[in-house]
Amino acid sequence: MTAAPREPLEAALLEAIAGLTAAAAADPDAPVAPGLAGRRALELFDDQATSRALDLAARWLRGQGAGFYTIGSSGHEGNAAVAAALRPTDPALLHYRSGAFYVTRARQVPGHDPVRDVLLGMLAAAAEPIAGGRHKVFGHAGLAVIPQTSTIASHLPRALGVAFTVGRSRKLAAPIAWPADSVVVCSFGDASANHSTAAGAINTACHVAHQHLPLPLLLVCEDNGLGISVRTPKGWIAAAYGSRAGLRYLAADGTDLAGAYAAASELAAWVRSEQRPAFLHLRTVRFLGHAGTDVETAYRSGDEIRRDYGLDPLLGTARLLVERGVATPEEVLERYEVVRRSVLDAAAELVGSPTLTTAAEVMAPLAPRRPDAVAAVATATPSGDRSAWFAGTLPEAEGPLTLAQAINRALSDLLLTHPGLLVFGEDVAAKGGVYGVTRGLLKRAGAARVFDTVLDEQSILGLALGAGVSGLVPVPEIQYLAYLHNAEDQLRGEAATLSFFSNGQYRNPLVVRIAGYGYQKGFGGHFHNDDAIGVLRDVPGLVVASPARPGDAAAMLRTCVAAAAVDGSVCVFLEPIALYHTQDLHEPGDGGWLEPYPPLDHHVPIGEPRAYGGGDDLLIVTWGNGLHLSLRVARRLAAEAVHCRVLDLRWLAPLPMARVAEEALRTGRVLVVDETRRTGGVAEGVLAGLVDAGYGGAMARVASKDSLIPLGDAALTVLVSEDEIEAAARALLARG
Ligand SMILES: Cc1ncc(C[n+]2csc(CCOP(=O)(O)OP(=O)(O)O)c2C)c(N)n1
Ligand SMILES: [Mg+2]
Repeated sequence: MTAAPREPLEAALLEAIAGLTAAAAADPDAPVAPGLAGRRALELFDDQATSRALDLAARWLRGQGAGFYTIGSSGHEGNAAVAAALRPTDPALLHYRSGAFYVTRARQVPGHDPVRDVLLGMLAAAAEPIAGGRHKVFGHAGLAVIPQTSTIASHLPRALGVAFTVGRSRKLAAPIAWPADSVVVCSFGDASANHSTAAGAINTACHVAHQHLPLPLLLVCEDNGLGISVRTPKGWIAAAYGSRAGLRYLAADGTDLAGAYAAASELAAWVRSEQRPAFLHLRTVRFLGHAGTDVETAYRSGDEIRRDYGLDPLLGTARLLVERGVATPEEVLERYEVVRRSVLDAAAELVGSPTLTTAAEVMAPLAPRRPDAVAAVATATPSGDRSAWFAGTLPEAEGPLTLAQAINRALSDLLLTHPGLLVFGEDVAAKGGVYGVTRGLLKRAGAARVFDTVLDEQSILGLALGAGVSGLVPVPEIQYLAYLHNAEDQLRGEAATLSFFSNGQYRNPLVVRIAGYGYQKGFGGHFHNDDAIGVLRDVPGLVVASPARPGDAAAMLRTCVAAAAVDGSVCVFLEPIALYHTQDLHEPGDGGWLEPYPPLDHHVPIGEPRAYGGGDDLLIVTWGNGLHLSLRVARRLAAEAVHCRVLDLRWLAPLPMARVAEEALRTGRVLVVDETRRTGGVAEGVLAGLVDAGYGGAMARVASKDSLIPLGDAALTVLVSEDEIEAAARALLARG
C-alpha cells in the first residue's frame, strides 16, 4: 500500500502550530479553563487529532479500494469537549461528524479502542463493535452510544423518547437501561436542524418542558454553515432555536476547546439538575468536503476553503496548550505525528479483516424469534391482584365481548403483568380512545403509564423508540392508519432497523396499535377508512398482526407484547375499526361475531392462521373485514352444498404461507379476499407465495380498487363486496 498523502489542510495546520510562541511551562494540573486541567486539555487534543487521523485513514483506505466510507469529522473536533462534559453512561445519539466525541467517550471507559472501532467500520469488518460490518456509524453498547441511520434528523424523535423515559423512570416500577440522572445527548448538523423530523422532535421537547415534565435532553447542533453544498443562512440556527420557550440555548465556538467545554459543562449540569432540555449551538467548520467524493471547489472558492484553515479546532487547542504553557509547539507537533502514525498503522494492519460473507450472517440480527420463550411470557399468569385491578369483574366472567372490549381487557391485563408497559397516543387517556378501546386504562394504571401525547405521529413513535431502547415495552396508538404514513419512517427506517444495525445489541421492543381499514358505516371519507398497508408489508423483520375476532385480538396482543419483551420484536397491531363494535355475523341479533375473553394461558403464535369450516371445495384466504364478508358468503354457498374452508391469516407479516399452501393443496381452489388495495395488497404476497410453494391449482383474488375511499355509501363501490366474493368463488368452482 502506498503511504497516506499529506492533505493541504494538514500542511496548513502543522505550519500554524510551528509558528506559535511557546510560553513558560505551567503545572499540567492547573486549569486552563474552569474545570479543565491542562493535562486533560492535552488528552483532548490527542482525541481531536485521533479523529482527524481517522478521517485521513478513511480517505487513504478508500483510495486503496479497501474502505467504504469517507464522511469525516474534520473541523468538528470541538465536539470532544461535549463528550468531556458528559458521563460515559449518558446515552448518546450522534451526528456522523461526532468522531472526536466518540474517541473521547471511548477513552473515558477503560478497555476501549476507538481507533480500531472506527477503522473496522470503514472496512465493513464483521468485528466492528456495533453494526458488525452492516453500516458505518458511531455506536457502542458498552459506551451508551446508540447507532443512527443515515437518514439525517431521524434520530431526534428517539432521542426525545430516551430523555422522556429517563425523566419518567422515577415514576415507574420497571428498571430502565440508563442511570436515572442521565443526560441524553443528541447531535446533528445545521441543515438537518430544518428537517421536519428535527423540528417536530424539538417542538415536542419544548411542549414537554412547558408542562414541567422532566426531559433531560441536550441537543447539540454542529453548525458548519453547510448542508453538502447548500449554505445555511447566516444567523439562522440562532434565530430558529435561540429563543424557544422551554429550551435553554447557549452558543459556543467549536474552535475554542475551553469555551466549548465551559458551555457544554454548564448545559450538561443544568440539564442534569433541572431535567429540562437545552440546545448547544456549536459553531464549526467543515474540512475535506462533505465526503471523499465531494468536489468542494464546485461551490466554494479556494480562498474561502483556505480561510477556514485558521479556524481548525486542532489549531485552537494547540494554541490553548502552548499559550498556557502546557506544551511547546514542538511537543504538540510531536503528539500530532505520533497519533497520525499510530492510526494509519492500525488502519494498514486492519485491512483484510473478515467481512460478512453469507446472507445468513448478514440477516442474523434482523428479527430474532424465540417462539417458546415468547409463548412462556404470553401465557404467564398475570402477577398482581387481577380482581382488584378489574374492580371485581374479571374479563373472562363478562361473557361474550366485542373486538374493542377484548383489546381493552387484554391491554388492561398486560399493564398489570408488565410494569414497563406504557400506553400512549392521541386521546388514549382521559377519553379512552376515539373508539373507547383504551377506556379505563388511565384510571387503572395511572398517568405515568397511560398518557395523551402531543399531536405528532413522529413524536409518538419517537417516544416509543426511546422507551423501547431504554428497556420498556411501549404500546403507542396511531389514531388512524392514514396518519401512520406521515411518520412511517420512524417505524420503517428507525425501529425496524435498530437490531440489524446494532447486531442485536440494541432493540426496539414496540407494539404499535393502529386503527384502520374501510367499511365504517356512517362515518367515513378516505382518511378514516384508509386500507393501504403495502408500506408495512416489505419492512424486513416487522411483525404485522391483524386480528378480526375478539378472542384472537386479545390472544394476539399477548403474543405481540411478549415478542416485544422477549425478542425485541417490532410489531404493528392493525385493528379493523369497522369490527370494533360488531356483534353479529349472519343475522341481526345472532351475536355471532362476539367471543369470550380467551383463557390466560392462551396465545396465538406469530404466523399461525385460523381455519373456519372443513370444506374441501374451495379455500378462501382472508383476514380482517374480509373474514366477516367471507364467512357470510361461505354460508350462502353451503346452502347449495358447496363447502368452503375459510382461512383467517391473522398475521400479515410474516405471512403464514406454509399453512396456506397446505390448505390450498387440499382444496385445489383458492380465492384470496383482500380488503386492501389491489396494488401492494396482501393478495399479491399470498398468490406469489403459493407459486413459490409449488401450488399448481386454481387461484384468484378479489381486492379493493386502487382508489382512495370516498365519503358515504360510495365507499362501497371501491371496497370488496360480498357479491364480488361470491361471483369469484362461483367462477373458480366452475373451472372444474
Ligand atoms: C432525510 C435525508 N435527506 C437527505 C440526505 C442526504 N444528505 C446527507 S448529509 C446531508 C446534509 C446534511 O447537512 P448538515 O445537517 O448541515 O450536516 P453536515 O454534513 O454539514 O455536518 C444531506 C442532504 C439524508 N441523509 N437524509
Ligand atoms: Mg452542516
